[in-house]
Amino acid sequence: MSQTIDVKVPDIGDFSEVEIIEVLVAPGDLVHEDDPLISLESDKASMEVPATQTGTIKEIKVAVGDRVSEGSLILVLEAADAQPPVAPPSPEGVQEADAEPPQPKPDQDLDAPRAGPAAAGPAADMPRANGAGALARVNESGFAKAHAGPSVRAFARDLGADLTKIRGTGPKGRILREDVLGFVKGVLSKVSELPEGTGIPPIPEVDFSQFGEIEEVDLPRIKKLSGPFLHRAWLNIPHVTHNDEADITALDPFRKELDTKAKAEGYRVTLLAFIMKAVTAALIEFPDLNASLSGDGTKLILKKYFHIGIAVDTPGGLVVPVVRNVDQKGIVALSKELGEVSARARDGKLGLKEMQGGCFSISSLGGLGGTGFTPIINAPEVAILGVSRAKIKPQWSGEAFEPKLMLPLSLSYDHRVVDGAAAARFTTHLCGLLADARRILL
Ligand code: CAO
Repeated sequence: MSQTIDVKVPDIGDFSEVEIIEVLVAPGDLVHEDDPLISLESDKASMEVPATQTGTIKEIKVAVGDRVSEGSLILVLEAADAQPPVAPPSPEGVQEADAEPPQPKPDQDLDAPRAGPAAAGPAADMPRANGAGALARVNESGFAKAHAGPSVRAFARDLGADLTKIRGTGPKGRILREDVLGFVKGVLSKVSELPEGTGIPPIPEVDFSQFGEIEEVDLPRIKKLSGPFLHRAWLNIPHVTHNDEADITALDPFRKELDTKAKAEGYRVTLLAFIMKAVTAALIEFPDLNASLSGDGTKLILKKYFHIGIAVDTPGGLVVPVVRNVDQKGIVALSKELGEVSARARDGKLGLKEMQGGCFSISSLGGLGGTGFTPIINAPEVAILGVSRAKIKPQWSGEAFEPKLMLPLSLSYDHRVVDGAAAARFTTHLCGLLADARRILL
C-alpha cells in the first residue's frame, strides 16, 4: 500500500533562508532513497537535499529562487512502501568553499536522467580511476572552489571535466549541468576533427640552444599546408612500396630524338611524358589502382578518367598539379603541358582547381639522383609511382652481360585496396610498356 509523504528541508546546520538554485526532479519522476531532489546555496556553501525514501514525485512545492529553512516543505512523494523514514537524513555533499569535493559513484552514466536510478547518488568513497575521467586533467584546488552545486560537481568529476575551465551560465555565474555537457561536447567535437592516429605520443620539444648556436626560420607556406596532409596520408594509409627497374635502353634514343626537335621549338621532351603515358596504359589494364576507397571503407570508387598528378619541386615546397585526360594526349602535347604547368608551379601561379581531381600521382626525382625511395600516397588516391635516376647497368641476356639503361621505379600502394601481387603485376606491366615504346604510343 502506498503512502503520501511530505518531504521537508532537513537540519541544515546554522543555515536558514537558503536559496534554491536547482530543482532536480519533476512530478511523475521515480526517485530512489538518497537521490538528490533540490540544490541549495548559501553565501558559503551549496548542498543537496536527498529523497528520504523511494517513491514517485506527486507535487513540487518549491521553485528555483525560493528561500527555505529547516522544515520547509519541498515536495510530496508517494512512497513505494508504507514505512515512513525513521529520521530525516542530513543534506548530501555539503560543499564549503574550500572543502574537498565529494566523489561521485563510479558507474554514473552521461545520458542518465537527473533523478533516475543511475543519476548521481550519494558521495561514494572511491574516486573514479579512468574511463571518461581521462577527458581532462582536473585542477583540484580550482575544482573545489568552482561555483557549482554538488550534483554538477559529481557530474563533472565523473566525466573528467575540469570545472575551472567551464564558464557558468547560471545566476552569479554558477556552473549548471548544461554548461558541463556543453564543455564536454565541445572537447569531443575538437577531438573528432583531429587526424586519426594523433593519440601517438608527441616527440618532446628540445631546447637545441643548450647544445650550440641555432637560428629559427618559418616554414614556407606550402610546407605548412602540405605537412598535415602528408602526415594524415602517412598515418591513415597502410603503405607498402614495391620496387622494380624498367629497361628503357630502346626508349632513350627515341626520346632524345624528339627532345632535340623540341628544344628547337622551345620545349623539352623528358622521360616523364613517356612514364605518364605508360602509367595510364597500365591503369587502364589495372582499374583498381585508378580508384579511391569510399569514406566508410566498404566500396572502391573506380574512375573512368585518367588525370595524373605530377609532384613538382618548387622553392616554396612540393606541389602536385594534375594533368587531365592523359589517355587522350600524345607525347608532344603532354611534354608541352608538363613544361608549362611545372613552370607555373615554380612561379607559384597554380590555381587550386589545377591541383584537384587526380587519380594517381607520379613523383620523379630522376633529374636529381637516387636509386629508390618511398613516396607517400596522395590520398585519397591509392597508389603513387616514385621514379629515380636511370643508370646503365649490366643485364644478363642468357649468354652475356649487356649494358642496359635501367630506370628504378618505386610504387607505393594502399594495401587496403591493392594486394602485393596486384602491385607486382601492375609494375611488371608498366616496366614492359616502358621497355617497348611502341606499346606506349599505341
Ligand atoms: N633518369 C635520368 N635522368 C633523368 C630522369 C631519370 N629518371 N628524369 C629526368 N632526367 C633528366 C632529364 O632528361 C633532364 O636532363 P637533360 O637536361 O640533360 O636532358 C634532367 O634530368 C632534368 O629533368 P627535369 O627534372 O627538369 O624534367 P622532368 O620532366 O624529368 O621532371 C618535374 C619535371 C617537374 C617533375 C621535375 O622538375 C621535378 O620537380 N621533380 C621533383 C619532384 C619531387 O620533388 N618529388 C619528390 C616528392 S616527395 O617530396
